[in-house]
Amino acid sequence: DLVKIRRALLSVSDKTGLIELATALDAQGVELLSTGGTAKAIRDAGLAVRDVSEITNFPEMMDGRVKTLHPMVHGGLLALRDNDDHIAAMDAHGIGAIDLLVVNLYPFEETVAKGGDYDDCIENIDIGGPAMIRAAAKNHGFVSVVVDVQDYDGLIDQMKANEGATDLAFRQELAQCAYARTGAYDAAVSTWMAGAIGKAAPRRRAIAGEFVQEMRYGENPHQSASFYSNGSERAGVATATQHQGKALSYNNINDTDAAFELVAEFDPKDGPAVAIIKHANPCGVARGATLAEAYEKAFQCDQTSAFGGIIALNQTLDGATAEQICNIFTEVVIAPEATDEAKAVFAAKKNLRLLTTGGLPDVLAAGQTWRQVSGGYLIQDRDNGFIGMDDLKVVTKKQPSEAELKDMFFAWKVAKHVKSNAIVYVKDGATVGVGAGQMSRVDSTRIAARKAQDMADVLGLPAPLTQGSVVASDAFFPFSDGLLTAAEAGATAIIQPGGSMRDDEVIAAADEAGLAMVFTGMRHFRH
Ligand code: 93A
Repeated sequence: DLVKIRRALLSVSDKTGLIELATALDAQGVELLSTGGTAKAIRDAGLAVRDVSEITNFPEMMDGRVKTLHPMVHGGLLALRDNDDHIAAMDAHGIGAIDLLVVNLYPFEETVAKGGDYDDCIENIDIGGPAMIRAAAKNHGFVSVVVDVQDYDGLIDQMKANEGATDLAFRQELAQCAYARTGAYDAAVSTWMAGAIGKAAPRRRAIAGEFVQEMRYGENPHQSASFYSNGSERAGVATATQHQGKALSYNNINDTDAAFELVAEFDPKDGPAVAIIKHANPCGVARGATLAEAYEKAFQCDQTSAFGGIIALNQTLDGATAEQICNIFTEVVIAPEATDEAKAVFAAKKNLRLLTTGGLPDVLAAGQTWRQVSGGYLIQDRDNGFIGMDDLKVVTKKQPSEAELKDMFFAWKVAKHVKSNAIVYVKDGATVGVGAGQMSRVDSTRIAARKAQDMADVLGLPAPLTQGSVVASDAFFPFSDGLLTAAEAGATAIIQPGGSMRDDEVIAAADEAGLAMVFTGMRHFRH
C-alpha cells in the first residue's frame, strides 16, 4: 500500500513553512505544481515549479475564483491508478496523476474574527481548495492530502522512511483530517452567515470544533472524553495559559468555566471579587477592599465545601492572596493575570493549577449555549440578561435601604450562576448561604440557611450570618413558605423576578414579616 509521490500540487494561503516543504519535496525528486501566489513564492526561492494554469491551459480568472476547478486538476486527483478505464481516460486527455495535495484555505475564519465586512467574508470563501481537498481525500488509496502546516514535517518524515512514498494508514489519517477541515470550514461559513443575515434559528446548523486535547477521562473514569475549542477568542478556560500543575480534567474544565464566568459578573473597576466553585456551583463569592479580603470573605461562606474547590478572581492574583489560597487544598485558580510573586508562592504547590487568561469575558456579549439531548441538540442564546436600577420594582411597604440594594444586586448576579432552584443569601458583599439544585425552592431556602448555621457553629458565631442578610431567588416564589423560611433565617430584603399566580400572597407575607422585596421581571434559571 505504499504510493510513491511523483507529482504534488501546492496551493496555500498561509505560506508558513512552504519553502521548507517545497525544498524537501524537490530534494525527493517530486515535480511541483502550484497556483499563482504559491508558485511565485516557490519560484522566488529558486525552485522549479509549474503553474497550474499551464496544465489547465486556462488562465486563473475572475479574481482567482477559478484557478484549479478543471478536469486536468480534478482528474489527476481522482483517477484510480489501478483502474484501466481511468488510466485510459488520463491517457486520452493527457491528464497527469497528482499524488500529493497540499492546501490551506482562504482565511475565512480569520476574516470573520477580524470583523471583515460582508463582501470581504464572501470573497474569503474558498471553493477550489475544498473541492481539491475532498477529491484528494476521497482518493486516499493513492493520494496524500495535507491541510495543516503542522503536518508538513510528518509528511517529509514519512516520505524519507519509505523512499519517497506514503503508506495507506498515513494517507487515511490525512484524509480523515482533511474532511474535518472542510467540514469545519463550511460550518464556520454557515454559522457566520446565520448571524450576518440575522437568522436566529436557521433550518440547518453545522457545528465544528478544533481538537485541543484528549482528557484522561470524562465526568467519571469509565467515560472517555476530549476537549475542543470553537475558535472563539473569549477569555476563559478554553483560551487560558496554564502555568503549572498536571493537565485539567473534564470536571476541572467545567468547574473552572463556571467559576470564571461567575466572577466576570463583577467589574474589576468596582473592586476585587472572588468566586469559589464546587461541582459547578459557588460555595462562596465575595467582594473585598483587597483581593485577599475578598477571598477570605468568600471562604467564610462555606469553608467545608471550599476544600478542593476552584477559585476565580476578577483581577491580577497577588502574592498575599496566593499565600492565603495555599492554606487549603485547591484544584485550580483562574485569573486575568498573576504577579511573579504569586507565581513563586504557587510554585511550591505542585498539584495546584494556575491559569491566566489575559482578561475577563464580557458577560453581556451575545453568544450561544448548546446542550445535547438524545437525538439532538438544544441551542439557546447565552444568558446575558442584565437588570439595572430602573428595572427594579419595589412591591412591599418597606423600601430596601441603599446597603440592601447593593447586596441584592450582588446576590442576583450570583444566583444567575447557581443551579436552579437557586437561593443566595448575601451580607456585606459576600454570600453567606447558597442553596442550589433542589427540586423545591423552599428546600433550597432551608438548605442555604442551614449551611449558614453550620458555618456559624464552625466559626463560633453567636448567630448565623444570614441574620440581617438579603436573599435572591433565581425564579419567583410560588408560595410564601420559601419567603417565610428566609425571614426566619434573618433575611431583611428579597430580590426575585415576581410573576407567580400567588404574588399577592407572597407580597402580603413579606409585608407581614416586615421585609422589603423587589421584583426584577427577569428570571435566571440554570439547569
Ligand atoms: O477562489 S478559489 O476558490 N478558486 C479556485 O479555483 C482555487 N484553487 C485554489 N480559490 C482557490 N484556491 C485557493 O487559493 C487555495 O485553497 C489557497 O488557499 C489559495 C492559494 O492561492 P495562491 O497560490 O494564489 O496564493
